[in-house]
Amino acid sequence: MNPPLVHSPETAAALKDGAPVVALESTIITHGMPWPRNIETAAQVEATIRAAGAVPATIAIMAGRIHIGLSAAELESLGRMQDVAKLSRADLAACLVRGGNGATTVAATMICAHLAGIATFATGGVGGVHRGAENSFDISADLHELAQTPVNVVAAGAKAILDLPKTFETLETLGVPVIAYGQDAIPAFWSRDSGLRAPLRMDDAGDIAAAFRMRQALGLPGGQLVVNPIPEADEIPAAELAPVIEQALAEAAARGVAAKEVTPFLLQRLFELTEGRSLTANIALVLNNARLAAAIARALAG
Ligand code: PSU
Ligand code: MN
Repeated sequence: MNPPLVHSPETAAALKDGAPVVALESTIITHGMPWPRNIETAAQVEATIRAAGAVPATIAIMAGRIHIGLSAAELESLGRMQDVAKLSRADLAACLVRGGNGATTVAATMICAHLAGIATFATGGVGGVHRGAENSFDISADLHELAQTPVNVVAAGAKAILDLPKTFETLETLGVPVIAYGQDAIPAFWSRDSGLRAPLRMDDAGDIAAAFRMRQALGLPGGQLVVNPIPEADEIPAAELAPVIEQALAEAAARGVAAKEVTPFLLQRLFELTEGRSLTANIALVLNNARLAAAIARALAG
């Protein structure tokens, strides 16, 4: 039995030719950003990747098939879908056999990208260890995916709504290389500096590609997490965000928001509480990650 993969004409041609391809997730479209900014951003991210000399492959599950690359019409229909499933490693197969629709998280996108032969993926932030995880045990499956599926994931760090020290400790335990691009600190999504020092720093996409190849030569499973700071002009300083995050977290706790609902709930409240600034910053950092991912994909293809 083969996995039910469907390629767009553009991604089929690029993969056949060995051209650089960058995977993109769909949960950021369905659960990460409000309509219509979600699909505007998705189109802008794709255009940015093409301008940087690579081919974008947005990944989503539609009618029980894994789409590698979406048409404009498919992107729009995904962006308008209500109550679309947020799929990770645990529920991907069940959605496919039911013929359902679903958005892929970082973990599910990595699985599908690897099936399609794509080794580079750009997103906003990865999931991580939630605050209070010592009681809730809420740790994103994204972290274990990074430890087992060979894809370079370019993110702006993990969101400050998470417990960042525990998130990066967990990645170290799992043997996932965390590579800060162009600076010593791990970025914190909306801000450039989390106050945590990155275990690895690289300033060149070619070095990131070479490290990925060397891990494969060594027979080490898993990918690399490349953390790319948001451009200075777009950042929201951590001190400014801290009280807003505290408020959103307190509301989530008071309402008993749990499991898969936590991340989308917090993102939506931050958007409201910052009067949209969190979304503007989110869009800027995704575009910045798309550019770096295209450079890594080109280095891997070259
Ligand atoms: N970070 C973002 N926007 C998002 C997400 C993370 O900036 O939309 C999504 C990603 O798809 C990520 C998922 O894989 O949330 C993590 O969800 P959870 O914490 O439930 O594992
Ligand atoms: Mn979770």
